[in-house]
Amino acid sequence: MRTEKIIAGSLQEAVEELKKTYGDNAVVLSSRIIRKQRWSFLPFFKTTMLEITVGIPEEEDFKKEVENRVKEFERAEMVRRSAEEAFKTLSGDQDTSDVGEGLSLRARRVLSRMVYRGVRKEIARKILEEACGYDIELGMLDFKDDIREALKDSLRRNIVLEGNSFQNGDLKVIVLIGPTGVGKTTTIAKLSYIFKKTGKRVGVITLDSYRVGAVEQLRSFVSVMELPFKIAETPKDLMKSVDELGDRDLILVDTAGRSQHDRFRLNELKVFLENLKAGIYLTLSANLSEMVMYEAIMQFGIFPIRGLIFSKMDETSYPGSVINVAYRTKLPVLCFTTGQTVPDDIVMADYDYLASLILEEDHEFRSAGGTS
Ligand SMILES: Nc1nc2c(ncn2[C@@H]2O[C@H](COP(=O)(O)OP(=O)(O)O)[C@@H](O)[C@H]2O)c(=O)[nH]1
Ligand SMILES: [Mg+2]
Repeated sequence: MRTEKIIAGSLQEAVEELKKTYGDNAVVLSSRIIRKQRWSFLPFFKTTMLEITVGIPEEEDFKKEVENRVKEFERAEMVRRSAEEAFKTLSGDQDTSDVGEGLSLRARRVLSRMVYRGVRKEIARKILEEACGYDIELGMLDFKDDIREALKDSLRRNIVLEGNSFQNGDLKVIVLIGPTGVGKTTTIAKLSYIFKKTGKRVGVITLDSYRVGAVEQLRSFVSVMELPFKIAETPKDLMKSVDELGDRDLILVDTAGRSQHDRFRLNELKVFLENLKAGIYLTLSANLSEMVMYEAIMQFGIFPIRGLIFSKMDETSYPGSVINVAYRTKLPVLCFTTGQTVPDDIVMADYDYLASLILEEDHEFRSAGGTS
């Protein structure tokens, strides 16, 4: 691009001149006010004028610009295509002809759907076999009755969900642990709302006092619900806070996120929880890969994990990994969270929801009362 200066009486005059001389391509780069002699017959009369610097694109510039655009587009297209290829290769692994043998057409269809959603083939086969009975006429395994009901029955036998049966009994304290950012604090807020609604006297304690804003995030919600809220900075504090909340039926404890790779911080949390009689729930985000979930379960295994919470169900199209993990570990699942809205976006874990993850066409896994 080359630049040129033009002098004009006004901006409008300058733009007109610009168009006349250079067409539509020139651009105004800068302007400044100057004093200049305007008429030669009045040599001492100076007037205010505008000096405008314009940029005139050269043919070469234009060519380069077009070339760059094309390159950019090609690169984007290449990235898209390699993702598509990888996606196809991975879904090639989802071919179910090898595990669909002996199943009726509709059972096979559900099997494919499960596998497509990320359920491991052998787990999908096992769940389906138990949802089916041998149909003499077909000579194949087929659903005993209604597909959804049959599936729920089988899921009930293979996966433990305690959303509806949750009874804290003599366990007064529930602690949420898990990696950073999975949604522990948000889930504590949602759970405290649900338990309060079911008539429990709830209290909330947070151990996450050093991250900026972490305390306020929870405190503001808890105070709206008029629930007692305490911050514990030491293990002694925690014991004291639990004591002070002695009149509560249920105390929910929020912890700071810990990377499962940070042994030091994990052990620090262990010291906090060592002498506390509590149900410890590991929160995992549904959008983590299954490998990472198992890794987290291993590393957080230094705690006696009582159950699991799966968050961010709305952020995955492949909820099968959640089913695999629950199936393999046999840990009871307390709840699923389905969005950022507090307190609505949560579902206490039940078999109807789990069946929906497999059967429903779209990925609207939101709770019935969800607003977002
Ligand atoms: N999409 C989605 N976002 C969530 C969900 N639960 C929490 N979040 C968001 O995840 C982020 C981290 O949540 P937070 O509760 O602070 O996580 P923590 O570090 O484990 O306490 C926030 O932006 C939340 O709004 C969920 O179920 N779905
Ligand atoms: Mg938090």
